[in-house]
Amino acid sequence: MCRDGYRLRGDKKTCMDIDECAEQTSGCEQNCTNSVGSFQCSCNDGYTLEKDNTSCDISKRLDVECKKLTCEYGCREEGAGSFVCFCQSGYVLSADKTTCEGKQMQTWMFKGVLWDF
Ligand SMILES: [Ca+2]
Repeated sequence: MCRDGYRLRGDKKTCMDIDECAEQTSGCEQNCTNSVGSFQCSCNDGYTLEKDNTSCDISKRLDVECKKLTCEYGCREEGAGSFVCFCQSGYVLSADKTTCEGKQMQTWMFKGVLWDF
């Protein structure tokens, strides 16, 4: 038997390091560095590693990036490192990408019933 972080080689006698990063068992949210007998998670610039040592906290980054955007309603991350404004439900983002406007209602007549989309 091998210690945690190691597994038995094909020869059934010696132990080898498990590459948790390559096998994607590390649970790291962003970056993973394999080490002998263990591994270490790390986060992209602007994020901080949380207490669980796997998750990355975006709140600091979100604060900074969202202040730049001056969204009317809210701001969130979309994809890695890009930030966008969003609107409360029933509203859509205007062409300026920061303010919100009422959703255009499209009304359809279908089988004698009015449908709002
Ligand atoms: Ca390892």
